Amino acid sequence: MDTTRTVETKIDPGLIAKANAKLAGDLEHDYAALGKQIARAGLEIERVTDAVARFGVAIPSWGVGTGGTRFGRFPGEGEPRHVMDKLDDCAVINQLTGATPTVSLHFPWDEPEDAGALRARGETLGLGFAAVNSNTFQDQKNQKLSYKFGSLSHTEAAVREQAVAHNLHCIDLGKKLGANEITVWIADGANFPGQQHATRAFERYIESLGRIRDGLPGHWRMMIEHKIAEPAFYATVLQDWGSSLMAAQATGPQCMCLVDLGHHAPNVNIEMIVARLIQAGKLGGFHFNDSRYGDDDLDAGSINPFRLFLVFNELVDAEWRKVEGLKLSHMLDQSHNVTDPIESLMISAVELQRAYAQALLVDRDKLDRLQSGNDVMGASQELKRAFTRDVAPIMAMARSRRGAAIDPVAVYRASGYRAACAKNRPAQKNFGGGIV
Ligand code: LRH
Ligand code: MN
Repeated sequence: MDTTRTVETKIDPGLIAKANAKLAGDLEHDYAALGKQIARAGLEIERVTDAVARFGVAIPSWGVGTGGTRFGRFPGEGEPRHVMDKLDDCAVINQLTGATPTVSLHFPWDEPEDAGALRARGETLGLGFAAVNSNTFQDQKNQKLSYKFGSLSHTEAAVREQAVAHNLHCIDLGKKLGANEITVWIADGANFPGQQHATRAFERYIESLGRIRDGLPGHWRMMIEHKIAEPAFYATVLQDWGSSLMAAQATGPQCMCLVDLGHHAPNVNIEMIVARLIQAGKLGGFHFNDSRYGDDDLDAGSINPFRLFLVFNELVDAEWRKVEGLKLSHMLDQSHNVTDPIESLMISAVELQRAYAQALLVDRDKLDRLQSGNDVMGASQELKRAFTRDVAPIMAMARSRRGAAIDPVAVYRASGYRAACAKNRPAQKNFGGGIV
């Protein structure tokens, strides 16, 4: 992306500057106080603030429209009508948080008439394109063969061929957009014992992945996303991290495992899965969200912030152990059914910054000593101390230094952006691209 060009701003920069000026004094005070606290623990606040300022997470294009469930969807005001509206909304989130410089598109929901024009619009708004997502879990109008009984693992070669071709098409679009990753989640599975041969279905899936891999440019990565259930409720072809690791290892170095936090049974120790995939050299990235029961797609850090912290604790620990080749793609994957999606996505990006900052405040040498000495309470308290540290001044300082808003939601509400969208975007019957 050409960083010299001036970026078109959706929110008046003056409004951000004025709001920040009001908060700057308190922020300086709180930041200095936190800096002293952290220094007493032998850590440097500036090192953490710089790392948080460099942290970026991709916004799911399907997340800026109001989501819903099978029981209904209650559209909000000024819904994005198409991918260009979605980019505008993503630009607002990035301008106010400074933490979301890329957008993850989903095809065909975001199928562009002109990929070049879409890329140029992204650049104008200061946005790049993260992993593209294929969709072989819905049948599109005038699609020849149905995915009712699966896609990449379907018993019929022609259906697998159609699904592979769709993924190659997504890679093509991604190349035109300057992306270098594709995320492949499939809904393939069974609702009845006996309906599907577990091993043969998995073999067909891996064979299809190989065909997609063969279409990847050399520097691209393919992320495969496991999920325990839904829409299949007896068996899912890529059901868990073990299946994902087997498939990624069978498919080769360009195939990596993506962890969607909501794709596990309740109470599964996800941070342990993260540690294993890092050890296997196969952790490629995340779909961050939160959940309590199933794939609830709730806002990251809204239900179980300690679990989010423990995931980031594994990532920072790997950095500290200088694990080679760890290159992670962070993305949000949420459904905003009752909030303004822009507010939810801004706050979720900030919650990721919070978990990262807290994980950076763990004294790893000390923790290592406590763990080696089996000082159970000492070790667990060292983690708790970092998790309970109020790092809000660090995230606010990181935002203000990037010219973003110290209080993104307050500036967003003061901007009247949503009301303007309500006026400029006449409400639509069918919503252009989302889960429901
Ligand atoms: C599947 C999933 C996948 C996306 C979809 C929108 O549950 O997490 O990542 O393709 O949501
Ligand atoms: Mn996901």
